[in-house]
Amino acid sequence: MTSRPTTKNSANKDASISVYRETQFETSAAKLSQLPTDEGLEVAFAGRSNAGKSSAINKICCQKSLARTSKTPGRTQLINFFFMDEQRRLVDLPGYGYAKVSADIKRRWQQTMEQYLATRESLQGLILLMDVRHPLKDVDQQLLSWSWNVGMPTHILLTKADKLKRGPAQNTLLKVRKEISGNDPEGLTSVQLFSSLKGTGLDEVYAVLNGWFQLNQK
Ligand SMILES: Nc1nc2c(ncn2[C@@H]2O[C@H](COP(=O)(O)OP(=O)(O)O)[C@@H](O)[C@H]2O)c(=O)[nH]1
Ligand SMILES: [Mg+2]
Repeated sequence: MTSRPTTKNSANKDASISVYRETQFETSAAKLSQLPTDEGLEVAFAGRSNAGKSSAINKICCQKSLARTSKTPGRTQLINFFFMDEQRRLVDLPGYGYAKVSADIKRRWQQTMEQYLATRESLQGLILLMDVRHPLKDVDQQLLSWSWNVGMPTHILLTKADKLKRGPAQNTLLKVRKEISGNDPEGLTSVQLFSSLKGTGLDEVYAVLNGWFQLNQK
């Protein structure tokens, strides 16, 4: 018997997803003076180099090479902006962590990123990516502390979930949830498993993004 196509993708949901499909590269910024005008709604992807930021953006936008992905960690040195529509942008932040560059350059990136985070009015929320096998490293904790201090909604993707079996992946999810819940009295932070490779957890990500982007939702 042939099965009917799933009705899970309601017309409404498809309408919001098409805005991701149509996302295009807009510009790269090496310094604050190069940022696009600070208006509309923006969501930034942050995380250590190699956490899977570019892969996640590609997957969410149903495109193969919108954001570059790399086997060499630490290559993305610029803040990359992706245009969804006149009001909405996705932002790929430079990966923090083990980039092979001088301490001086590192400091400069960090300053640019910190200033972006501290000043950007259009920033609605952060997607923080952490490899499910190495969650909550110091730099991740620092970013989370900052989020809690300034009241920035943050959604954590435990990436490369395909690298773990279901049980261990679920354990990590619960552990991370438990660890942040004590520090997050306002409930600004959420966590999920994600795999760009398998598409695991995509619906959950869209639900969060659609909320921040004020896209039609049921
Ligand atoms: N197995 C697996 N590998 C992934 C996944 N996401 C990313 N990768 C790999 O991890 C590496 C770094 O990914 P990338 O998106 O460039 O990370 P970024 O530095 O955070 O932008 C690449 O070799 C990707 O192919 C995933 O969900 N599963
Ligand atoms: Mg990248």
